[in-house]
Amino acid sequence: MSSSRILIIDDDRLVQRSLGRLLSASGFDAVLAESAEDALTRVSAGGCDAVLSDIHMPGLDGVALLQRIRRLDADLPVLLMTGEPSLETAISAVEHGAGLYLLKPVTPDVLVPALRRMVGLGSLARLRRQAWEVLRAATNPPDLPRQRRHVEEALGRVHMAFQPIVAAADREVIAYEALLRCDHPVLGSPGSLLAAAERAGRLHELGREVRRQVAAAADGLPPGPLLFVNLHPADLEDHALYDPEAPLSRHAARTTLEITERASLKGDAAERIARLRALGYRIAVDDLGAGYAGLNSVLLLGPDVVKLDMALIRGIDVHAAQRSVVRSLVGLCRELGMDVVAEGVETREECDTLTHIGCGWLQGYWFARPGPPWPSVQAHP
Ligand code: G
Ligand code: MN
Repeated sequence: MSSSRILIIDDDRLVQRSLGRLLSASGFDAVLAESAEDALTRVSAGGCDAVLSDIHMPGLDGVALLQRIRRLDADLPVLLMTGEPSLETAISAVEHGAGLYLLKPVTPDVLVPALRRMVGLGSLARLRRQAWEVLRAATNPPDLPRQRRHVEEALGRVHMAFQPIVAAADREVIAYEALLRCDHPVLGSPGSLLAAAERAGRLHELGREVRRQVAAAADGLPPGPLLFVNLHPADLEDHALYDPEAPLSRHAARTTLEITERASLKGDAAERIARLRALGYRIAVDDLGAGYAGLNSVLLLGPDVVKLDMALIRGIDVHAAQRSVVRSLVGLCRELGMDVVAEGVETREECDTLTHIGCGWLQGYWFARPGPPWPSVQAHP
């Protein structure tokens, strides 16, 4: 192992040379700097493991030198020595990251172990920085070309699944919700696909593809059931959504667009939603109660339908407080002329409780899993 290189700076040449001899004898590679400027040149050239400097020197003093060194190298250990200690120099030494503040005359038994320790800490600091950079490179700048390629591939592998929404009264299918699906190996979940499409700036394309496929499926949907289609908040910014010639526009009269409560909306959302209504669409607020308490809620725009998040539904038969909130929500929506869908109904008990509470429409695995057009509702004895 090569010995650690220590740069020694002292305007007192006698002291500098004796320090040099002392460090050499202790196994260090001692380098004597001619001046503070010379020291800075050597530091910027690299290869130093620590700096040992006097504080009081004509021209650039030790503290000013320390500041300049910090700009060149954030991790290089610097030990300052002084024959006239003062609080001010001690404080500014600490402020600028001096490793140690030693009183002259420094004796070998203090200096040598202190230097060894500082050199070790300096190596540790450099490694820590390298570790951080390695990790940052791994996660942060993302591999954008690769992600773009994945989104490109995934856009070609998107399809829609449909899940029935039934009337609580008689289990009649009153609508199908279209749900995004994708069989891409990396972007297989709707959440990861949407997030990647957002990063790649391709949300509008994805939304158009979804609406194109829903419209194509709807062409084969017998009269009767309605359609529910999820919008990403970004879809509201897409002019294609408002085009009367767009594929889904011809089904607008039987389509309810769901806008999630999880995301906040832009300021002009009210106007955009009015335009959608003018095309014939109805509007639902999705995921109500999902823990988002923002002020941009679609609820304030007076939706036609409210969809209760499945977190409110799960275990509603056993949790009295949940049941009470849902009962009040259902009652209020009814007064306001809104339909209510309970999402994520999984058990007979949840189903019975919701029916008893007066929730008109139900959706969930208890009735049918999402599937290709058009899944039928399970018969439960
Ligand atoms: O955000 P949105 O409510 O549109 O998402 C509905 C999601 O919930 C779909 O991905 C659908 O597959 C899933 N889902 C539908 N019914 C149930 C259910 O009964 N239980 C659970 N856990 N998930 C469901
Ligand atoms: Mn939904």
